[in-house]
Amino acid sequence: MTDQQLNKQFGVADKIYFYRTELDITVVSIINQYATANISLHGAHIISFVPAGQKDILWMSEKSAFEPAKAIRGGIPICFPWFGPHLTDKTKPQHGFARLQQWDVLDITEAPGGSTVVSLSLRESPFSLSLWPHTFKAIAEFKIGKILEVKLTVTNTSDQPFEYSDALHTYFNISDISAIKISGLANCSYYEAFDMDLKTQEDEVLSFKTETNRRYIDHYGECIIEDPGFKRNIRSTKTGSKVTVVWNPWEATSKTMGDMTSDGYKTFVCAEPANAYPGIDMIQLAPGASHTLSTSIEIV
Ligand code: TA6
Repeated sequence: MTDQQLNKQFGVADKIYFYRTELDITVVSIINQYATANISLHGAHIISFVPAGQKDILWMSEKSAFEPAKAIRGGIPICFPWFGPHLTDKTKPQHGFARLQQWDVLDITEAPGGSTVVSLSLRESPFSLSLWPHTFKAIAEFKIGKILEVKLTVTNTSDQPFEYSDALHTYFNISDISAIKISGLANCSYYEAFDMDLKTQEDEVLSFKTETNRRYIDHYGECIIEDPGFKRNIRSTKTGSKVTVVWNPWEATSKTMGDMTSDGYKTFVCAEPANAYPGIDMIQLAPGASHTLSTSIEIV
């Protein structure tokens, strides 16, 4: 559908508006009493969420590509049907194909109380089938209110079982990576990146002095990002996820990333609800079955 058709079907004056970026990415802007938000149809990717009177909760790289062939750097990339590198074929795109595809608009509605709910959908395509041989239906739902709620529901539409991993790879906008702390992870076991030596976080809070890429297993609780510079705490809760990934690339890795400035790492931290380990928490779906991964994010 063109932007004009989308605006005709779903647009609401001063509240819901579709526009297209120079490089052909369609974005829907939502404005309501609680917040403003922008969601790209490329990747079903929320790129900003600004609660009234606040700075953006989501971080966006000033060098991010906004073009159909590339993933957006910042916001909440949806990783599906695998998280990280593909298990057996490293030529396949990191974090799967969902963040590289144009999603369709299913519906945009006003919920009781005045929040706005945007539902986007993705099904198999020649591109997805060339990478992953299964038919599926994925629905990404964004509820824009005082709280941001994001849900990814995947249904197996094939006649064979399949398994997948996924993540809501959230980039939080922070004042200074050296000053923030994350609580909610004390005594949890984690793997550092791909090192399969299991460690336990003994510190009450996680602080950052170097590149960090922790995958906390069997973590079902909340994370609270305490940000003294922005004088706010952000709470992130989740459902349908057994792993929480916490990532900051620090300076050396930032410099290797073409879509981030070398000091970009200073103003974000990723805390990501995920299902990410073969043998531990891959999601198995029988034909017709569905699974939902969700997160709720708010200032507390
Ligand atoms: O969630 C952490 C991670 O998997 C890191 O290993 C790092 O590669 C990051 O995601 C970003 O991945 P991307 O493919 O978006 O560059």
